Amino acid sequence: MTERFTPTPEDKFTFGLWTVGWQGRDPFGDATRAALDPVETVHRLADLGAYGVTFHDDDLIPFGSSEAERDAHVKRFRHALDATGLAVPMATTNLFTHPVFKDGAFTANDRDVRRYALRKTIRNIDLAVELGARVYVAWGGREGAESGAAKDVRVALDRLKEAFDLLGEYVVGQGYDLRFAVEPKPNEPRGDILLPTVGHALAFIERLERPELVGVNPETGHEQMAGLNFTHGIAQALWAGKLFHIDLNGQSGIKYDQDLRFGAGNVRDAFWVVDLLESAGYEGPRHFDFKPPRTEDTDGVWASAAGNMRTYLILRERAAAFRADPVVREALRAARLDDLARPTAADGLAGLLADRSAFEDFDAEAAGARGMAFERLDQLALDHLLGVR
Ligand SMILES: [Mn+2]
Repeated sequence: MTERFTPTPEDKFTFGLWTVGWQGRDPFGDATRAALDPVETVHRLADLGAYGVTFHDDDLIPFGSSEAERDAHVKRFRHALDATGLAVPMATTNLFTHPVFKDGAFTANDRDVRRYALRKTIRNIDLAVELGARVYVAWGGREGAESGAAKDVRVALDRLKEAFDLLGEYVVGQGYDLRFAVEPKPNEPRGDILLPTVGHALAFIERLERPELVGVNPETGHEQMAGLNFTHGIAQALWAGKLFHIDLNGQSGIKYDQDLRFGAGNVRDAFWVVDLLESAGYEGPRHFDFKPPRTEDTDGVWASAAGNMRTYLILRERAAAFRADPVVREALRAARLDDLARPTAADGLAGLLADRSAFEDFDAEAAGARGMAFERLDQLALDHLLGVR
């Protein structure tokens, strides 16, 4: 029973250094835990069966480190990666902690802050590529405003586009095999953040010079903070060929960013997320961007980390059982999912216009009276999720 929910590197579970490394500092309280050494994190994650680890530049190399200190931090980290076989599939930049970023980074009103932010990012892109990363996440947590006149949003979007165009030019110029993933979030820490949802980000990407280099990194809690259906968001990202990375965690409805472990909060949505990722053949890492609550000591941190992976594996088994169940397959047909998969007018516009059964002879009353049988289907899903089928 236990063994089949034990993760292995083939499951491609990854964690940010900042996740298990969160010390529990929040707007109302101080740290409740000591700092974790990134080298220890690498070893502990490998022991738990993770595939990889990710980092912000400042997670690995404290802000303001000298060149020699930087080299020493990287060397220790690389040694731990070599010793454990842990991969670094993704990296990102901290453009939010230091006061210099209080008005944002790529869209700060101060031009010199914007130039600094780009250089800081480019420097970490070099390290990310050295360590084998193929995806570079961009979360613009401070790109936003609390008041109306303080930010000209159309102009700020020009600056954001300029930043991604420059970063794309850099990556192509260096010959790096690296793509960017924009991480949307509606608010927190800014009152309102630019590119607040997956949909906003997808539309933005199409305005860039190299849209093929840029996709999205949707996070469970971020979409749910906006009251949105996370599964629908990642489905549209998959449909657009833009799901370059994903941040899985838990969130209980529309409130502050909770970063609970995966499956906490809305477990029904977690079930559909796993069902979608697995059935869509998503091949990227299953990255957990969560925070072990500040109530936990170090043992609780690792229990929380392990819980993310265990829940994913349980849901993966439940979702596979749901899809394989002959009763579910019949219920899917009764709900006319096969009909949805048929093109509406394979006969073309001319065929549609000539088809009297489509309009003149169509019995709207009869069609309107047909039940869709969704409730039976959904209860079957719940039965599978709850483990009683
Ligand atoms: Mn979050």
